[in-house]
Amino acid sequence: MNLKNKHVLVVGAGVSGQAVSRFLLGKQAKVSLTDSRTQEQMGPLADELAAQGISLYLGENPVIDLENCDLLVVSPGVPLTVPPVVQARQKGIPVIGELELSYHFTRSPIIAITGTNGKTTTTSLIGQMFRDAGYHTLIAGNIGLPLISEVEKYTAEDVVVAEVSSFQLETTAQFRPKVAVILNITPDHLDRHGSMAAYIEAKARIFAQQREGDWVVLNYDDPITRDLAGAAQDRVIFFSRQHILEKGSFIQGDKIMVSDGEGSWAIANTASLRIPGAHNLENALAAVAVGQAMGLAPANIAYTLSSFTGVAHRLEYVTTINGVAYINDSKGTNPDAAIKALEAYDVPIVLIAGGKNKGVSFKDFAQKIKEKVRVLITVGMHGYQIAEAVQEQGFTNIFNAQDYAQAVKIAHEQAKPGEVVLLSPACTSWDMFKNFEERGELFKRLVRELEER
Ligand code: UMA
Repeated sequence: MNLKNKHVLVVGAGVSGQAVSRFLLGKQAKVSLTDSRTQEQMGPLADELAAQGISLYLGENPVIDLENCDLLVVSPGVPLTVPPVVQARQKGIPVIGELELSYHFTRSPIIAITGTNGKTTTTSLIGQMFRDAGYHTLIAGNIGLPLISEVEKYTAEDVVVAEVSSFQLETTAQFRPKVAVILNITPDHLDRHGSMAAYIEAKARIFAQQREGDWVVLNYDDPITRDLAGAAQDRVIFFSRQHILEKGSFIQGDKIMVSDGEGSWAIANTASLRIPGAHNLENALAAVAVGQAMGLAPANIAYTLSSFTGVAHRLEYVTTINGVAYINDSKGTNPDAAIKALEAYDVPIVLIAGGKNKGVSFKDFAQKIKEKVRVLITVGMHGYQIAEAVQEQGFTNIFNAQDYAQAVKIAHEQAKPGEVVLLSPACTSWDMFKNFEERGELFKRLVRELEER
């Protein structure tokens, strides 16, 4: 892809759009950048970008002349229905995302991980596995570090482990990972994709361009991902927590096993894993399947499984106060993730949940709350929807907090020794925060302040 002197419009000036703009400048492209934020909302960033030679189009619906435009690179969070994207497509100008752009400049084999839940943990675990095995490994993508800012530093001998979202996959064209992983698919981001079918279709794009010699790792226990095997043909490696497989990774007794169709062997004991919960066992099985596909030695895989302690904001242990463990699962941004968090504990839970709903139902979540939670504290824009859903199940031990300070205070007052206070919102943070990290950091700070009292 030759970008020299090409006119490129970048849509969205967040983490991804800024990285893309810098990259394009480095390739001597003529860069324009549009964002729905005004100059004032952008603050000093607008001046910094303009000083680098980027033409800015800011605010709601600015007039952008696409006459000389060669390419649009759209940020993952920007829906493909915004005017510049629609107009570019009408004019036949290619519209891609940062993932596709990065692909054209990547020399290393790519291991791409998607799924509704577990992406970040599994990406980190697989990345760590390759680092432990001695590979120079990039861990990037939806996880927070834009691929485009790093990929050129990695050679054909190295490995790129990328977390990819359905938003990023929507704008791929030739993107072709060596190993594609789909961990699970449950309702999420339906406000953006419009339907479950469209969401599944976006996820399945992860392996659409694969060829012989590439691999697709799919969850055998999830009916939707299992069904995708038909489209992936003989490139599939399954993983399963519930079934013994002829080919793939699975659990037998207390062992994590792999089989290659001819024989099977143990990789590690399930008890050696340091990340809690059944869903993390599935994440580990996916990592084992990737390790097997890429020819890593079983001892290397086993070493990482027993030393990896998880990622921030994902069932992250904060501290114990008066015998109550505080857990930050701010990345539990949909009901399914929050259900898995609840399932990870065998003691009564004081749950803090709520935020911005992404257009999904809280019915199953409410059932799980009734089963596992002793006290529910709702917070945020759609906290009331969770409260209504659990009331329908006959659960009434509910408090509504005005903000996080009050939520943590109530949790502290209500929790009894031996119980867990869990923040797993089942909603996005976008009603009150910039992102889930900011929400999780505030929760941790408020908890640590309790400790100091
Ligand atoms: N904007 C517009 N027009 C719009 C919408 C947004 O101009 O219609 C602008 C906003 O004003 C803002 C910018 O676009 O300035 C935000 O772009 P973005 O939402 O794409 O976010 P980035 O900061 O670029 O971060 C993105 C990913 N965000 C999303 O997909 C929503 C990050 O994933 C990712 O880490 C980062 O690129 C680097 O690759 C976050 C995420 O929440 C973690 N992902 C979702 C998830 O995991 O469920 C998909």
